Amino acid sequence: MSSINIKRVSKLMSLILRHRPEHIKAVLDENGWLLIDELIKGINKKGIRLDRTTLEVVVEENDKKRFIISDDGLRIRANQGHSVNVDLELQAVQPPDFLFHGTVPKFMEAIQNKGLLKMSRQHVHLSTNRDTAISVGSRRGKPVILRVRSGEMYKSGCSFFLSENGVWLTEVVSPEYIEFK
Ligand code: HQG
Repeated sequence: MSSINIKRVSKLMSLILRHRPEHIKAVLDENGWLLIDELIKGINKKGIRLDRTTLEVVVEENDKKRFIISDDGLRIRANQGHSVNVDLELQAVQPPDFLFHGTVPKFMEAIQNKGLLKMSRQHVHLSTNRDTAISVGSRRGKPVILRVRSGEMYKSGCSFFLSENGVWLTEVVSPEYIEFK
């Protein structure tokens, strides 16, 4: 499979495993898992050739490690980024003192007023380094990078989770913890 097709399949898998499993008439279980056989059949029905070996290449070579295969090898799920309601069973962990969020100018006024909200996803997404935040923000335009005082949030009782692929997740970041410069 060419790199273009791997990217196409990866995007389709993100759609199915994070947002719209009904696209292939599938249902995720409460923890976000889907049988790999069902996923492959569903994708094949969309006219895209995919077998187990290629799916494993897609999972392995994914730049952000977006997907994980269950220990028994039967199921797959997305590591983060869901808009559908799933329980990833993540343990709350202490975050570093500072985390970063990449956004764009048009959202800044709302963020200054209401803080960072999870919008359509299940969590606000934060990163340990500025570069990741720059690439996240750049998806939407000229990036604005916000530094979040996650250590202080944690001390005040806010919960943080670290996804399998290294994305920091939290419910909401109120404006008092965001450095607007
Ligand atoms: C913004 C990608 C108005 C927020 C990335 C963002 C990430 C507000 C957008 C992952 C707001 C939501 C998530 C408020 C936040 N008012 N806008 N109060 N609070 N926003 O895509 O963080 O490649 O849901 O700044 O790498 O951009 O798909 O979140 O611009 O890890 O694996 O509302 O998606 O990962 O957008 O990106 P998103 P995000 P993948």
